[in-house]
Amino acid sequence: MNAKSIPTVLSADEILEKAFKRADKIQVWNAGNRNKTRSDSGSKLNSFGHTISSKLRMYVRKFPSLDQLHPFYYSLIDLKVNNDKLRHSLGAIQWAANTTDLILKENEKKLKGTEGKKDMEKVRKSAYGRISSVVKKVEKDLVLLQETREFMKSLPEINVDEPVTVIAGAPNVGKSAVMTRLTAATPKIASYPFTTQNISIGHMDLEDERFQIMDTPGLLDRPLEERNDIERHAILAIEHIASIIVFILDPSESCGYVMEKQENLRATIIKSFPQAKVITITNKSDMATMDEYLAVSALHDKGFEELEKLLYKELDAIPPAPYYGPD
Ligand SMILES: Nc1nc2c(ncn2[C@@H]2O[C@H](COP(=O)(O)OP(=O)(O)OP(=O)(O)O)[C@@H](O)[C@H]2O)c(=O)[nH]1
Ligand SMILES: [Mg+2]
Repeated sequence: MNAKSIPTVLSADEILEKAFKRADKIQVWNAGNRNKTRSDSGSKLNSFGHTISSKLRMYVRKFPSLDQLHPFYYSLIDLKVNNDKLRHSLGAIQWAANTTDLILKENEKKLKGTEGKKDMEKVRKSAYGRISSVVKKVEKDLVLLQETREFMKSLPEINVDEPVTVIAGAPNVGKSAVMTRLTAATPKIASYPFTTQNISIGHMDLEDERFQIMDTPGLLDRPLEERNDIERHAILAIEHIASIIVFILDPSESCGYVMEKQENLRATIIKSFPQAKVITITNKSDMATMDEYLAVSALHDKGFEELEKLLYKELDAIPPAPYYGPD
């Protein structure tokens, strides 16, 4: 998704103001010539209308096609603005562009049958009014489009065609600390404005390849049944891109959750992400370990060579993602 190519969407008032200003620049130099008056009033109005309709049409054209978005972005945008509403707004803006052009055509016809400067002014004024009210009718739609654009721009690029590793585990087990260790050699992690907290995306260099890894504060740390609607949506979005889940247990239980609770959470995560490979590890090996799982200590930088090897093996085995987008 290339949000940067989406133009800024002006408000209804701004569009009208711009169109009026542009129309004003058109010289009227009639000297009592009736036909001249006819065409001048027409050309000012035409400029006004065409400025509007071409702008509105451009907004619709430059907006990414929702049906061709990757399901991850589709879910995120749906979460933020509701895609049905967005579709409706795009349709409304297209309607406003078409209607504006129609009014221009009608006006031309009417002007042809009109004699006298005053009557021509009247026809023209009425067309200005109608076009203005058409633009006003899509005021909210323009605002929604602009809001969506800003939201899309705020999303750091995730390469949805490449596997994403997602970290999960009960609160305080050391998810962020493990993420920081794994991404230590790569540029700063991007933050993701989303639900109540920021999801962060980072990169880890394994062998000579770079992989994406994601920390999801507050999202994958409690049973999914306890989630509200927004959180469930967010989890659904993550489901579309999570190839591997690193599930972290804290056998020291210093996180405040007994092993049984942590294991239960693990079971629900496995159930909820059927397409992802779940790799379970334990953190805080300086305090406690378990025989059956790979042990690391984010605090003491222990066990990460093994973890990276394991991750690379799993990531390397993932087949390329299906292609979403135009054929
Ligand atoms: N002893 C010890 N403490 C650790 C280790 N890794 C993390 N911690 C501590 O555990 C606490 C939680 O670490 P975080 O990385 O914030 O854990 P988290 O899972 O991201 O926490 P939330 O995002 O709040 O759910 C911090 O006080 C860390 O210093 C470790 O290897 N050993
Ligand atoms: Mg954290």
